[in-house]
Amino acid sequence: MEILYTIWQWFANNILTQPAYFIGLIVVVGYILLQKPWYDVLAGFVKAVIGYQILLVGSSGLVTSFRPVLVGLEERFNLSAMVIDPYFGQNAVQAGMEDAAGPAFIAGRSFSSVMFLLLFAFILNIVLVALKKYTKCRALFTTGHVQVQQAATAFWLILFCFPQLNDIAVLAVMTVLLGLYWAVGSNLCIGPTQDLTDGAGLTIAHQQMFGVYTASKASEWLAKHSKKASKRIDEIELPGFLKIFNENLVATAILMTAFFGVILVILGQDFLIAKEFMKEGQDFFFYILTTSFRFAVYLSILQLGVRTFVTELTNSFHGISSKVLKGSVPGVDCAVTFGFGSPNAVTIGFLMGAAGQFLAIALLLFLKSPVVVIAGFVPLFFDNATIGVYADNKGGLRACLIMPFISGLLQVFGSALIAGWVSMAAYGGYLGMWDWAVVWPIMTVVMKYLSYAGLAIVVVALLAIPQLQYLAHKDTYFLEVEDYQKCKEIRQQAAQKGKGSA
Ligand code: ASC
Repeated sequence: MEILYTIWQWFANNILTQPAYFIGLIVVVGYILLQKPWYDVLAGFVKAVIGYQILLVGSSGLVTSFRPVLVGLEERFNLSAMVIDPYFGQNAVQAGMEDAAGPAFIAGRSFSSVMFLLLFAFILNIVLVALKKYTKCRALFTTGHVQVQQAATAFWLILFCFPQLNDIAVLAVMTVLLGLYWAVGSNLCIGPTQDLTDGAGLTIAHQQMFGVYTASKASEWLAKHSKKASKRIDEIELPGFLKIFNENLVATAILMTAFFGVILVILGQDFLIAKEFMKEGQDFFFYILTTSFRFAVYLSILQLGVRTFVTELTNSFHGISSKVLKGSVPGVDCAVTFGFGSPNAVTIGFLMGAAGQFLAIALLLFLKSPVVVIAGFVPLFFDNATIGVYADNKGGLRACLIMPFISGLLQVFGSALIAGWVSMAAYGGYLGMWDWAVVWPIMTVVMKYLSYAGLAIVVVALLAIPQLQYLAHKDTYFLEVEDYQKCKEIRQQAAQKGKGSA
């Protein structure tokens, strides 16, 4: 038993929670199943792991460069505020558990079984996919680092609803709720992701899966019901000097310089020097330029990473989806979508999300809300840029302006409400990503007021989602994964028939 535990611990620490190696392992297994020669397996592993590592250099570069800039606003204005960001959220949960005077349901508790949770949830995920004939689940969640963050917040929310649960019972409830959320959420995004990537055979497994699905559907609806179609961003030819914005690098650099330039000027040179962001004697203008341009630098790195590993993953996964888990797709980090669709949708999504968040924060301040929120970089960028990419793909520029803006509002209001209610706000952070600002708060309300009946309702509702998706498109539901081009043809024929008879 002991030895099994040690092996599992080793596997979880080095592979399951390290997406680069998890994806690498999937590539190895996939290629072996396809009976590729050993050197192709090795090359595939190397490309997948390095590609993912490049992606991580890009995404963590963005996070480490721009998170302090936003968080700086809190200190600069002496606000006592809660930062919405997965890492601040995780710290807040830890602080709550360690605070003897904290809320009774969380103070003194510890959550040491996260590795077991990941194991059980992974098994549940595989079972749900293996039984897809009945469950209609087709996606495998591979992003362990966000699972760990989500587990911390879910621990708090579940204990808030069921304070009487002992450690084993909490683990059981978490396994079911989180396991279902991961399987159902990533399954939900398969359709929009296949449409975005023209059948790359993957989906997203992250923290805004319900957000992406809702935004995609709303964008589709908007496109269908508006008199004038809105072009996709990369189809828009800008006139005159604006042409330069057609180029992603230029657009990102200029827009981010304007955005972060304003924030850095507001923070002020003295503050930046005191906080050691800037060196004494450094030129302020060039500091702003270098910092802001870095956004475009990291974004380019991130996109290079995506290009490096996605083909390997797609090709090798055929082995798994044709031999072991038939008709399944891997769920990956949301940043992977930045390599598809209109590149400028990433930047526009981010900026519109920021507009929504800042407006919501201003309203909280104006209304003297007991909980004040500071925008965190991870939800601001990774949620809203992703939503922007999907919205643009379904509904063009108009949708890309509207959906991330609404998302920004929801992130702030949803997080303020839930974190205030469950007393997490006092510890300075909340996860803040779309699903955790909208979907989990709703689940928490249902479970808090209806107790175990509420838990049952949430479980049944989650299980029902893939069933409803299946019922809506019985003819193409599985084909969407197994043969996307054929699925497209069938849909086009159906659309034409629909037009013909209208
Ligand atoms: C998150 C998180 C990150 C980023 C990253 C995006 O939610 O914790 O580090 O998003 O996964 O690529």
